[in-house]
This record gives sequence, C-alpha cells and structure tokens, in this order.
Amino acid sequence: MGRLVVVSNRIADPRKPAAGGLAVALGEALQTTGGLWFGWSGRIVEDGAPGEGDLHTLQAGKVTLATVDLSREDYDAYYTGYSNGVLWPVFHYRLDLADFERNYIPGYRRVNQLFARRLVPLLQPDDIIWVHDYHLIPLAAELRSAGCANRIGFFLHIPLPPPPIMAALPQHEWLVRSLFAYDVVGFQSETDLGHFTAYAQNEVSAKAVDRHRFSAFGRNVHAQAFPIGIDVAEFERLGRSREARASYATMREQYAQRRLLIGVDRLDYSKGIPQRILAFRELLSNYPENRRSATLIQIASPSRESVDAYSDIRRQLERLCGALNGDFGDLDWMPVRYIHRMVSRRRLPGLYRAASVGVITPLRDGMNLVAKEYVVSQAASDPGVLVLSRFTGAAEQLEEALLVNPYDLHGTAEAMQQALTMPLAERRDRHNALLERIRKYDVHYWCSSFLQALDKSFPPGVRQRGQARRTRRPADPGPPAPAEPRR
Ligand code: GDG
Repeated sequence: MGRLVVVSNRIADPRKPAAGGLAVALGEALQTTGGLWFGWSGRIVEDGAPGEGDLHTLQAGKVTLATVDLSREDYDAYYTGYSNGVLWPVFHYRLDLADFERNYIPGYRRVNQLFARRLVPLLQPDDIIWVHDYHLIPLAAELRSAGCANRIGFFLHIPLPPPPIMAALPQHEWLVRSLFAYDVVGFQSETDLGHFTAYAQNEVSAKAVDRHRFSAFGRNVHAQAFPIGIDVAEFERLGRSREARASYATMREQYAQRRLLIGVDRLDYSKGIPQRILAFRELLSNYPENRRSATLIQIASPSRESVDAYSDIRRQLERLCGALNGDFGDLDWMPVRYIHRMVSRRRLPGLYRAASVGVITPLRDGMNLVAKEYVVSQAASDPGVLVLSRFTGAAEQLEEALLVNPYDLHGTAEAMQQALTMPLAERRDRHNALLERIRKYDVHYWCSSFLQALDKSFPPGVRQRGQARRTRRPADPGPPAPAEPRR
C-alpha cells in the first residue's frame, strides 16, 4: 500500500495526549506508512481574499501535518454556513433548521477547490487519499479535475438521510454526483448505506454491479458500511489513570446515597438532550421512589455557538433544567446537574463508571462514541446499564442495550426505570455481550477495514475514468468536476 494521505476539516497532532481516539487511530495508520494529514489550520484571516489561504507544514514523526488558513468570508460560507447551517441539519433529518435562504454554496465549493489546489502539489502518484466528512464531499471531484489519478476514499461520520429528505437539498444531485468521484464511500450504518443505494438507484439510475459496487456518471463506486469504533485499549488505559480514579472516588463519595445517570454530549440539537431531561422528569413523576435518590448528570460541552440553532438549544436546556430542579429539588438534592463546559478527557472514564445508567438518546446520530466509552468504562463485576436511542448508528451494533425511541418520553422513562432496577446477573450478561463487540470492532478495525476496501477498490491495471496515471499536464481530467450546483 502506498503512503496514506488523510484529509479532514480539522486535524490533530497525533502525538498530543488530548487528541482522542480517532486522531490516535488515524495517526497510527499514518505513522505505519508514513503520510500526510491535511486540513484547515483553524486560523481565520479577517481580511483575507476568498479562495486563498497560506499553507503551513509541520513534521510530526513520520507524518507531515499540512494546514491551510481560511479567509473570514470563506469560513462563514463553507464552515458555519453550508457545512453546519445546511448539511448538518439536513443530514440529521432537520429540514426545519436548515438555512436554505442564504447562498453559501459558492463558498463551500471555493474552499473545496482551495483544498484541492493546495493538496495536489503535495501528492505522490501512489498515495492513497482518505477524505473525511460532510465538509469535503466535493473534494475528490475537484482533485480529479486537477488530474489526480490516485485512489480516493470518503467516510461520512454523520447519517445520510433517506432520499425524500436528501431531495429537499437544492444541491442533492450535485452532492451525490460528487460522491461518484471517489473509489470507496463509507457510511456508519447499514441504514445510511441503504439510503445511499436507494438514492443512487432511484434518483440517478445507478446500476448495481455487485453487492457493494454501483455504477453511474461513467464511474464505479464501492459503497459499504464501516461502523466506527473507539480505541478500547487507550480508553482502558485512561480509566486506570490517577485522574480517572480520583474523579470516580469523588463522585462515589459525593453521591454515596444516590444513583447516578449520565449523559455526555456536545451541546447539539441532534443529541436529544431536552427530550432526555423531559423523560427524566417523567421518571421522577411516575416513580416517586427515585426522588431524592436519582441524579442525572448532563455534560453538554459548548459547540458551534455562532450558529443560531445552537444558542436556541442552549436556552431551551437551561429553562428545562431550571424548571426540573425548581419543581422537584430539595435543599439537599438537585435532580439534574447540567454542566455546560468541556470536561477533561481524563475524567470521563471515572464519571462513566460512577453512573448506574448511561443515557445516550440522540434524535439522530451517525454512530455515537459516548455509548461505547460508557460500556468500556464499567466495572465488569457490577456494570451500569446503557439506555440507547434506536436512531444512533451504534444501536445497530449494541442491541443488548435498552433501545429507546427518544421522542417517546414515557417509553424512555420506563427504560430508565428498568435500568435502575435491573438485577446484577442481567446487567453482567448485557455488559459482557456489548463489551465483546465493542472490543472486536474497535477504531483500529474500522481504520484497517476501510483502507483494505480502498486498496482493493479496483484491480491493479484496471483504471477507471479519472484514474489515468497522473502526468504533468492531465491528459484525462476524469469525470468533470460537477457542474455548478444550484443555489
Ligand atoms: C461525530 C458524529 C460519530 C464529549 N463531551 C466531552 C467530550 N466529548 C467526547 C466524547 C466522544 C466525542 O466527544 C463525541 O463523539 P460522538 O460520537 O458522541 O459525537 P460527535 O462529536 O457528534 O461526532 C458521531 C463521530 O463523529 C465519529 O465518527 O460517532 O455520530 O456526529 O469521544 O467523549 N470529551 C471531553 N470533554 C467533554 O466535555 N474531553
């Protein structure tokens, strides 16, 4: 296999301990072959020219970190506007929150073109390129039109909605056409894959070549579900650290007389946090024995605060938590502890372990790694119970969790009660089965299975359109960069 090139909106220095599981796994894959990690520098140039941005490079062991600055205008249109104001809500089935009014699409395309322009000179002919997430859907098409003949894979970390929701995006056809410039397209779940194949076959008349391969726009794409995992070994190590043990001990001491339920999320409307607070309220109403004894700790780390929908959800949550504590709380007991701050990663395993119930109830989520982190952090001899939304990618793998419909507050409250009262033997059985699967399908499995699929995506010697050998002047530019998308 050639050198690996990872492209994502943000990059992380894999040597830094705060990097987290995904960065560690990608960093490891990059270290094995030597490679390049390319993305936005995180710097916004206030008066920068649109479509321009300086390139910075830094050597981190065998990995080159290459980043590009963005002008304010590009950042607003590409990141805040199209990626997080349009694609994120629509891909999470929230057409009501999508900002279709403003014309962000030229900025989204401009940044993808800028990335392609800065990346092409850094590429070697045998590099394998792995592009991540919704910010960069048209990148392969832009690379192809610059003559890039390399294998290119794409992984979507968020859900792909069913065709009727996808079709509400004015640029839906352009986006799907852009996916056909990749060799492999990976999704989190079979559900998402099903949505892609239904769209491809019904909307753009793609032909199924075999179980995983589809042909349209003169190209073949290999589409498959590759459910992402966590770095189990790293998380277990973290769990044994002094900080994790200290935070576990503090929680046990402070809540000696209480049962804890825990939720950990970025403060995002897709995570179903208001519904979770309401379901907890229903639990306290319907099962009064939990009053004064059950406490929900909700960590909601700040996220994308410049997008309007995010300040709305924050206000809604503050109101709901205030009302719950006001209505049910007592001098020595607050039903909900809402923390709108980032908690140190080292403390997370101790917090998870101290909680009898992990309440992970997004309205829609690509995978949800918190569910997996919660399970891995439990003591095998006396594990807590996972209450998990059926609308997460994780639910396809974690069927021994108590699966709930987060819109059904009554049903979710019932599952919380079932979790709080579950006999030890059943908790152990469920935990064992979950842990085994999370261990087997960890982030390293995810990484290597995607890269293997990309490596095998077409037999050597057989090149598809856009994969003619790269020459100084591109003889065959491959599939044209998709036509200018509709507003
Ligand atoms: C996207 C997709 C998919 C959260 N709060 C704190 C904190 N976290 C960490 C968790 C976990 C990560 O952030 C969140 O991962 P999720 O998977 O739950 O969700 P997204 O951020 O939305 O991620 C998702 C994922 O990509 C991977 O493909 O699973 O579906 O939406 O690791 O622990 N970490 C720290 N403090 C916090 O307060 N340190």
